[in-house]
Amino acid sequence: MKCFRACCKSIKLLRHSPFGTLSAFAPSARTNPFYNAFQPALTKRTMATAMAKRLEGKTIVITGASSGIGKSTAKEFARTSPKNLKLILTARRIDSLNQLAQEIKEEVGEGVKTLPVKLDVSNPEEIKNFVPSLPEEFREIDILVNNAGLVKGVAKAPEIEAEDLNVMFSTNVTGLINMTQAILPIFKKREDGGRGDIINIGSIAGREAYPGGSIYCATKAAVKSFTEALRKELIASRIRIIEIDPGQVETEFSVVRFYGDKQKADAVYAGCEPLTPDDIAEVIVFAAGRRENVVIADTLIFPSHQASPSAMHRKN
Ligand code: NDP
Ligand code: 8X3
Repeated sequence: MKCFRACCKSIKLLRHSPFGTLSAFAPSARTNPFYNAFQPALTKRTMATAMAKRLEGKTIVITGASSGIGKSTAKEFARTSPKNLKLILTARRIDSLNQLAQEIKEEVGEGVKTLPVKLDVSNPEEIKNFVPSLPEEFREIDILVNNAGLVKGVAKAPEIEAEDLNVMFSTNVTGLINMTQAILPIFKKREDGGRGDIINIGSIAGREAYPGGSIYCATKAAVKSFTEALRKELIASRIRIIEIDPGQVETEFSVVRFYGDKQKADAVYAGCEPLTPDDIAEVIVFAAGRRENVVIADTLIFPSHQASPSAMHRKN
């Protein structure tokens, strides 16, 4: 019994060690009879620490950080690497960004520096001024998460409003491309042809178009084409081009689609268990946290009831 307690104690100490690893710091652990039984949990801990270390000191820009996936991504980065990180939080709603910055500070403390910036990605002038107006300490950007995006309406051609068409393209496509062009010169100045990550949020809608979503689907298909071409253009560099394609995620997305009609938005998820924005944030941070030579080039993430935009199992 005494021996059992001693073994448990040594394992507990190791799991809470700041190194999170057994090999170099605890040679006695390998001879511990309980080591093998606990190894999976210990390995998991080691991976998390490696990811935190790789992200340490990075400066990250997130577009559309005021809500949904962007907001969750900011928090997930902060939680994963809380000691030394800079987060540039952008969107049109500056009050929500200030609130997010406060929440991050309360949760992880002063190790994560946040900079909320009001930025409308559909406005090319605002993007042009974005990098030059950043404080010096936030200019060495390492990761751009191109997340800002939206859908408007469910109209079919020829009933699609010109305004909806324009806002979807200028945000989801031109906005994403302009942000990429604004940040890439920073990456390209670095050795080995350049360094940094561009993480584009696409969608299942860019892989399989559906009626009533023609423009939104076309914008996400454009994101996919741009992303693939960019990866090929930058093949001689260390710049990683990553695409994350979620299926159904419950955020403000459907409220925006139905022009603020919450009842219609809720009906989209009736009988389903959609993904949460945190589910996608974890994948984004995982992709950014890989070893430099590893590119999570493409992902498709569904909730378990979904297999395509139309293949949904509803419980009622
Ligand atoms: P939300 O509506 O919750 O968030 C969208 C974000 O984009 C908000 O922060 C919004 O901020 C921002 N945004 C919209 N227009 C602009 C603009 N012109 N300039 C700057 N920011 C803008 O939706 P999600 O979190 O779901 O959406 C995030 C991304 O995920 C989008 O690209 C979306 O297409 C994609 N996606 C979503 C899925 C889903 O089912 N929810 C599935 C697949 C992909 P603000 O209004 O303050 O500007
Ligand atoms: C959002 C997914 O299927 O609602 O990108 O268009 S869908």
